[in-house]
Amino acid sequence: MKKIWLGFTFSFLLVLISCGGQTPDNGDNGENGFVPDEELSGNIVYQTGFEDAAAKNSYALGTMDDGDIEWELDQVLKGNLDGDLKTGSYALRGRYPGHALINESFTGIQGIAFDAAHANFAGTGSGNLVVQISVDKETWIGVLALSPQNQLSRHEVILDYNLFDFDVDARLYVRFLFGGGEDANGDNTTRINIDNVEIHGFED
Ligand SMILES: [Ca+2]
Repeated sequence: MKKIWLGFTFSFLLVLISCGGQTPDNGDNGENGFVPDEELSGNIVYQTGFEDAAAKNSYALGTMDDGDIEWELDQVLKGNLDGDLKTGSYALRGRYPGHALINESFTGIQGIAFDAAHANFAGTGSGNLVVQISVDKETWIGVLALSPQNQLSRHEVILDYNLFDFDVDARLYVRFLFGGGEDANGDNTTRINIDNVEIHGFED
């Protein structure tokens, strides 16, 4: 009898938790019933199509300024060749084992959206792309993984703060990790384009 009662009580608590609002009050890892929104908000706190960003012409580790925002690019350059799949004139082009880090933290990130594609260069693979977040740029959490296709397509992820050890007010860094592989000669074989990156905040 006690077990049944406990079961009822637990079920009731779950219902209470799942009835939490769509937007966080103060966000404590689900303790307040955080439920991720179903769609990205209209509150875009940062966006870039890389059209006005500074040049970054080599794969070597370096930085690229995009207005007030600095990107750290390793095995990633700002590409504008015909083989770069993009809108406008520029997109990032990355290869394994690289990363593109937005070297600025944002508080209250609701979600991230971007275009990605397997760049159109002969003899290259699509590899895979992982979107990661971090509070300290040391410990990274993957929130989306994909294998880019041969055309530019839109991807988005809405963060579920129930899964994290920090709340919705945490300042977070975002980076894209370029996975893939090497050929028999140890050469990088993957090329991925990224364009039209958006970071969305919660609605005010
Ligand atoms: Ca672009």
